[in-house]
Amino acid sequence: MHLDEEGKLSNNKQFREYIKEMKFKVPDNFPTAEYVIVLAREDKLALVNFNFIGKKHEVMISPGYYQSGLKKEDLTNLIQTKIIKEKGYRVENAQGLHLKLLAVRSGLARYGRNNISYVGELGSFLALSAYFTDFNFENEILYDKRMLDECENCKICMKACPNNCISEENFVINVDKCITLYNEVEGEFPEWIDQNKHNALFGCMKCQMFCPANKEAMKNPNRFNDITEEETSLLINGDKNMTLLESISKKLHIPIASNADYYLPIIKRNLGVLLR
Ligand code: B12
Repeated sequence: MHLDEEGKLSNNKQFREYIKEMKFKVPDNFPTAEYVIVLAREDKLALVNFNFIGKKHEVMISPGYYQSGLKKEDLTNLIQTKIIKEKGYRVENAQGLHLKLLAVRSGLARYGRNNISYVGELGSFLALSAYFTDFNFENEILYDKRMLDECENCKICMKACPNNCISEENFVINVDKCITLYNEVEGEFPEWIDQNKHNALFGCMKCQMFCPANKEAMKNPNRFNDITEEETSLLINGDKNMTLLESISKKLHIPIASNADYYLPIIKRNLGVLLR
């Protein structure tokens, strides 16, 4: 990869794990695939109150970390009926593609200076997905990598990033320092992360929430039902009370109860630093 040769991609193990299988190639099980369709769907910021020791703590859940309620088939059906509109073509969810790059080069999105992609009024509050199809759109236009015009003279995200991951020298963020890399997976936080810099139950909102291109998107977050004292204590202690976990899962739209061994330690750690 060109950026790799220039030394612009981090060698962080976790990051390399995420991108190691990524390749733009026709899949072996779909050799007749002709086109890739890339979709951006709105994915809002969510806010939820955790009641804890007599106080309400409002906590952000970044887009991408809770379930939207959409099923995989909803999107493939949408592609069949609204985009392809003709019968007899295959549409298969595509894994292992660099989705932002795809969205930007297809003309759907543009990069923000924060290295994530933006689509009109959705701002960056969106989820990307891609699909191979054997339908021929007879469209060969590919755009260059483009940044939003608004970013040209703006450095708000650079200043807001808690660990200065965004720089003018390297458009790809300094992944090693991105809080998200550590809080979306298990394990202890590295000591160099200042505990006061954590700001969301999962992910980090700092490079998006002050962004002028997200002004509209920030106005309309999802508001989830409050988490009670009893439920918060359970999460803080990492206890496995399935009845309460079911109730919390429903409120947060996160499948905590069905994946308790995975989620409980992560939420215990992340919520712990937020409610300190
Ligand atoms: C690995 C990964 C991470 C890693 C690494 C992030 C990274 N920047 O690569 C970590 C865990 C840190 C992470 C964090 C986040 N992620 Co993430 N992540 C991914 C994943 C799996 C792959 C991304 C990737 O390909 N990285 C490799 C780098 C090299 O590619 P790139 O980032 O597109 O870099 C391009 C640009 O830098 C560009 N470029 C280089 N020079 C220049 C110069 C100019 C002028 C321009 C315009 C461009 C340009 O070229 C590079 C590619 O060739 C994708 C899902 C997927 N399959 O794509 C989700 C994805 C990108 N993540 C997503 C999200 C939401 C996030 C977070 C916002 C979550 C959060 N709230 O904390 C943060 C944002 C951090 C940030 N500012 O980048 C969404 C992005 C949605 C959007 N709006 O674009 C995705 C698409 C998931 C999804 N299905 O929707 N993520």
